[in-house]
Amino acid sequence: MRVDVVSIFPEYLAPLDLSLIGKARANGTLRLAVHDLRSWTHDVHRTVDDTPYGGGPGMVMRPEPWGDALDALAPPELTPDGLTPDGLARPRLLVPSPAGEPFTQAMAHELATESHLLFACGRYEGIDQRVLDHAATRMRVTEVSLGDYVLFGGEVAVLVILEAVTRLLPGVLGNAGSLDEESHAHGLLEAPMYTKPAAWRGHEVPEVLRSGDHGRIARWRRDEALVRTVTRRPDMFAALDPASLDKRDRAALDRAGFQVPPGDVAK
Ligand code: 6GU
Repeated sequence: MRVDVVSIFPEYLAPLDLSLIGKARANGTLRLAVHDLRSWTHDVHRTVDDTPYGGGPGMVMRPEPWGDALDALAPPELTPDGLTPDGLARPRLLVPSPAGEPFTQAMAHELATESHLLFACGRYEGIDQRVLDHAATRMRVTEVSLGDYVLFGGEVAVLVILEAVTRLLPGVLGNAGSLDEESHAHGLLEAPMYTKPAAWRGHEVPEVLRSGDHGRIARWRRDEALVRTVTRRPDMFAALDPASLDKRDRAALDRAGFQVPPGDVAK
């Protein structure tokens, strides 16, 4: 996968050299380039912002440097087969913003299928809307939010999104099975995990996990996942299909004080 990131703080993306993302870059799974927006300014002060039309606090990023940056990284001219001159498809433009659509594991899976992602990191009160409107005439544009809070800019969101997406790329995780069991894989939070020693500071690992009985262990983990999800994330629990909850699921929830309304019961 090719990834370009445009920011006025390229140093903010330095952690992308580390750990498993750094390894994916080193072995070519991830071809990542970080660009300084100011390299597309033409005035001596390298200006990227100005006051908002209509008034109000803060500053807005001017459209001209962004237009030139996107022209350079997603060339406007296409060959007859619909590819850019370097033989690639147009990138998917991602614009981190607290006003965007929520970033989820499902979106991470979708992004992991793209061949080229282009991130435009806004700062201040955001980027002039015409940049996004114009880009949308050429490529798919998605404004994406990490959650219901406000950050100074999109750089941290790029770190988060790239970490979630990179670990889904083929060959990045040694044990692909761990993708299937982790939190959010099936609409449930994951059960707690333990390792040795069996007793530590007076706290013991649950007996069932030491029993070697794989059926009981799977049942215990599902019960824990269900109870965690209903208590911590009632929104995720409400999104589950009640018909996917069998009698033993309902009994576990009942023991924790949550009654599932009768209805279709999975066998
Ligand atoms: Cl993606 N950007 C900014 N600036 N603030 C945010 C966010 C993104 N997600 C939540 N808050």
